[in-house]
Amino acid sequence: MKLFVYHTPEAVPPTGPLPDCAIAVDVLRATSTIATALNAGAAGVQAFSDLQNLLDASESWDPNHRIRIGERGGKMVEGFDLGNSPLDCTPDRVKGARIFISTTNGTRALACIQSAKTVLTAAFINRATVVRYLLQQQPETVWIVGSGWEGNFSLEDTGCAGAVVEGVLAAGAVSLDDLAGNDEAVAAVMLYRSFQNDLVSLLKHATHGQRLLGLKLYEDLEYCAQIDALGVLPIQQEPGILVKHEAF
Ligand code: 3SL
Repeated sequence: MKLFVYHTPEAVPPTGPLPDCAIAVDVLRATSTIATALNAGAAGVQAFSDLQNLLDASESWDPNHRIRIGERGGKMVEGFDLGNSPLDCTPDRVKGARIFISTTNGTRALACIQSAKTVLTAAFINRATVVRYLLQQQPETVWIVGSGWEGNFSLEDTGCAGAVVEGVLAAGAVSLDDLAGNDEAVAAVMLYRSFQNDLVSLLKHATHGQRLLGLKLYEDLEYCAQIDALGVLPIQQEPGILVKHEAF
């Protein structure tokens, strides 16, 4: 298995073969929200980069069984049911519902890898299930793609990519040099190691963490900084639609 880390969707190779497994990461907050919603019993999460496409696709769904999540710049989009806070995805709200979600960067990251054979999402809160999947399935090539912020590097996404690399290394079967497919994978694991005992502080250093703190969303940061808190693995069932992997 070779793990390749890409800091942003823009850094993903535009041509050439797709990996056996691609993993989208948006710790703050899309992939934390997706994991939380599926863990709380949502029937599925359909991701859109475009808000109008989301509204069109969700129109025919029974309003009692659909939740529209829309976020831009950290705030809820007017007319949507929820913003992108994972803390809003409680079982009483999301159980049995199809979630339609569009966020500034996270859903774009998912869109850029949706043609890979297997597509997963990772956040700190479900890192362990992603690692378990990789160890069990042993895909030959894996891309871990950070969402970044509008094309720029995000500390928290690369830190989480490093947490996944570290989790695979902890199984003890391979060395970092054998596992890393690019230099970014090595840098990511070093970043994770520097903050692993204080992930809240990693999120506070991140520019998007600071943006969310400015919106008084400290509890979201604290929640998203919990490592291995949820036993849920979001996996793409068909392009753009994620469900809970039954075996995890
Ligand atoms: O950029 C994104 O996709 C977001 O998840 C941003 S936010 O954390 O909801 O503000």
